Amino acid sequence: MVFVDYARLFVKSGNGGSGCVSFRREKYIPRGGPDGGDGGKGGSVIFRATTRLNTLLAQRYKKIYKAKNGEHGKGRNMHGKDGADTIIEVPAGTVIKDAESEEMLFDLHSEGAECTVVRGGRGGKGNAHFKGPVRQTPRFAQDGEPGEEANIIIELKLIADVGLAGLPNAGKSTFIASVSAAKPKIGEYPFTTLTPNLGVVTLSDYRSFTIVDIPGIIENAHKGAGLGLTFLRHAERTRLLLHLIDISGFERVDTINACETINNELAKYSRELAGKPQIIVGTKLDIADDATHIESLGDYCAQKGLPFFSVSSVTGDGVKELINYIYKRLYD
Ligand SMILES: Nc1nc2c(ncn2[C@@H]2O[C@H](COP(=O)(O)OP(=O)(O)OP(=O)(O)O)[C@@H](O)[C@H]2O)c(=O)[nH]1
Ligand SMILES: [Mg+2]
Repeated sequence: MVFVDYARLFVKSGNGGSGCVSFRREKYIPRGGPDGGDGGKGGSVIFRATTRLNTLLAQRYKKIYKAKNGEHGKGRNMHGKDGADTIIEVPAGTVIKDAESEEMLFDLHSEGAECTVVRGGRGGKGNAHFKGPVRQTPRFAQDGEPGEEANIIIELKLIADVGLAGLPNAGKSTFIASVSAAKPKIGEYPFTTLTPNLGVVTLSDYRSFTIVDIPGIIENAHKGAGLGLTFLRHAERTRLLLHLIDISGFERVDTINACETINNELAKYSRELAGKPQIIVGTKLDIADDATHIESLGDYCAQKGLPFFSVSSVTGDGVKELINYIYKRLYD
């Protein structure tokens, strides 16, 4: 599956049809009155959220969406047909922004949520409407209202309870694979993960929460280094961040430096994200022969008031305790 989480679109609603100017003409009815019908309403462009989709791939290819115009009114009081709406299905979690101001217009958070981004124009009234006691033969009708148009940005922000953050190779994907049914690619090279993955963690008694694995972040990601920071949009709606740090000593990761690098980058992305509750998780406990890495990171966390766990996704050491703690933090 190709994962797309951003698109710029042009949308236009239908014009309203114009009202009609017409007079009744029939044999034996010498002066039939005005009988011009109303124009139909223009169609609207509507976005609808569905959980069946999880990518904005369709919008990579189709970027212009127009709804149909309303038909003009006709004689004999016949109204024009309304223009059909254009309905676009997008994954739940999609937000719609104004392309210029980047202001958020709509948030399609859950299944079935809908929004009308541009509304169809009203149909004009036919001349039959304008007949009055003095004005018996109105020779005019109303024009239809024009449709609206807009340039918009649509962004998918996955919805999960917990987000994973960390340097490349920290063991994020291995962790999500060990606690959920997700099967992300795992590799001993950086940037194995190129797109976010969702996993559902089920505790013993059907309690569960969702977790999102995000591509690794490196120093200066905010300037575009590595994969940049754009994937962090999928951590924006989480309630808790798991910040994974390799404590094995194998890769010569300076654990405190790693922790600060990631937190600096998170802060560069958004203050809100950096301010989310965080749990620091030391990974690869099974191959951590030198305890100094764990100790120094543990001390650092204690100093900062951050909860600290160490786990091995390979042997499962410490994983259960961490999962129970996360659940408690989310729901107690
Ligand atoms: N021994 C051991 N190796 C681990 C553990 N967790 C991850 N690894 C190894 O570390 C390497 C990186 O793991 P990934 O899960 O791909 O790391 P990631 O954080 O998802 O990396 P990116 O997707 O590149 O950001 C792989 O070779 C894993 O097999 C662990 O608990 N123990
Ligand atoms: Mg990964």
